[in-house]
Amino acid sequence: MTQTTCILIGAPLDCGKRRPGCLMGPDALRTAGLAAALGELGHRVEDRGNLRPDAFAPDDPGARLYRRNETIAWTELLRREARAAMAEGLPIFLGGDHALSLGSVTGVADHAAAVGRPQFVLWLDAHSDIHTPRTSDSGNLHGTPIGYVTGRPDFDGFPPVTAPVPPENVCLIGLRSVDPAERQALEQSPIRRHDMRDIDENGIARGLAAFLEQVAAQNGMLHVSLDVDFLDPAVAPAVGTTVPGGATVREGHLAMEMICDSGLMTSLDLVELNPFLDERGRTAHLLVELTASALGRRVFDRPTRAYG
Ligand code: B3U
Ligand code: MN
Ligand code: MN
Repeated sequence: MTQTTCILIGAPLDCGKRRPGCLMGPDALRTAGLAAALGELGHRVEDRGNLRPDAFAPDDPGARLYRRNETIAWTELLRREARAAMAEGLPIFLGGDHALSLGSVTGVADHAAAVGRPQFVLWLDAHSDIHTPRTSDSGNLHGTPIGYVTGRPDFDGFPPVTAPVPPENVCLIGLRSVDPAERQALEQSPIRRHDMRDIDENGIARGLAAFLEQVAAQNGMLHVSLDVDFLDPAVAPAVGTTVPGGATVREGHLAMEMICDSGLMTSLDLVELNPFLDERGRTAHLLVELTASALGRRVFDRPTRAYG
């Protein structure tokens, strides 16, 4: 593929859920050789180091949402950084838990709106993350980014979403843990969704190809958000919310190779890696390998590009 400027943005936020450890994610991805893997593919790599949010007020005692004000501070910061990085290359957000995407996705969507192109989001995750602060039972904000970026209500105190991603531009793949309120929201929504049964029956390629064709047909920008728990915990144990029955290494690589062939990806999140739970770095290494596939690593080239 053509040479890309990959901008690594470390976002060690750990406030989107109770179990700590994702703050070590960016450094684990660096230690696993992310920059070198992308450099070997011929890309320029710029590592911007780790971000730190501005000061934030303490949460109200007894608040239902977990570490809300810290999440708001991260959202503001990441949105600014995402918007700026989009003008310079392909940002890769190194999480951090999935609350990271409240900022990364709104920032890239701001950029898309500014250049007059539609924004699309591919969400690779066991969960649908479509809660609002009102529907979330856990109060964990890593369960809300799809709700936020598509413009659902009740995100009081969060930056207003001025360029919401249209639900018909969102595709969720890998679903196997969906709360009742989320299922209800999805059933009333044009969001494309592929659960593990769909992957078992049709393979991962069919739904993904249809989505990529839609992105290409509309000259869209594509944000890919890869939650570690998309993968089966047997191959990717370093995540706080393991759900059995996830994607295989091969399904993960195929998805990434198809994304690469499409030439459509304009930004990427690598989230929910909890290195404290890893086994000798294997999950961090797998994420590096998958990212390399998304950016051009191949066994053999294919004679024609399938999409785009
Ligand atoms: N839907 C549940 C669980 C969850 C969402 N995302 C993760 N877990 N990783 C919730 O808390 O909102
Ligand atoms: Mn998630
Ligand atoms: Mn998840």
